[in-house]
Amino acid sequence: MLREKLATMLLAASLGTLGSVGIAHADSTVTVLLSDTGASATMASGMGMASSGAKMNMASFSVKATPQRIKAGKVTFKVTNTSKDTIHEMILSPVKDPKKPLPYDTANGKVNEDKAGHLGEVSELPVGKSGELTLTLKPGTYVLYCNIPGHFDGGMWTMVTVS
Ligand SMILES: [Cu+2]
Repeated sequence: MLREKLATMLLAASLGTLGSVGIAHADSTVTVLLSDTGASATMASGMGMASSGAKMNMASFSVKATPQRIKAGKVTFKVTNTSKDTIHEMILSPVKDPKKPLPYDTANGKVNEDKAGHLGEVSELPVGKSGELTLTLKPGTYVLYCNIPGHFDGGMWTMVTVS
């Protein structure tokens, strides 16, 4: 009798585990690291999205997202500024055509967030700080970028795919 009870308890425990794994799959977490080559390095340019011939390994700034493919639904972006000397941020915009540049305001060195479509952001993170953004995303392509002047054009963007 005791053994039967134990078996029931074990079954309940394993079902409980399966249940929580199911929930974890429904919501996605994306780790986002904001980095740069240092304030003393020369700032690269012409590295914006869909810039032809850009050698992205020469970029001054980067956004790294892990994973880059996520399931539609609730997504939490956990964003950390790993820079030693520069404020960064993360903005999320939808991408209609990955081969086309985002609307850009050359005079201010920034993406035109109104025209690009602004879905959410973790704004202006100080050095070493982290922030979170949770959104419900539909299938499609999205770009994560930093819109501190010059940073997007210096390579500070990456794309994620939601399916
Ligand atoms: Cu930046």
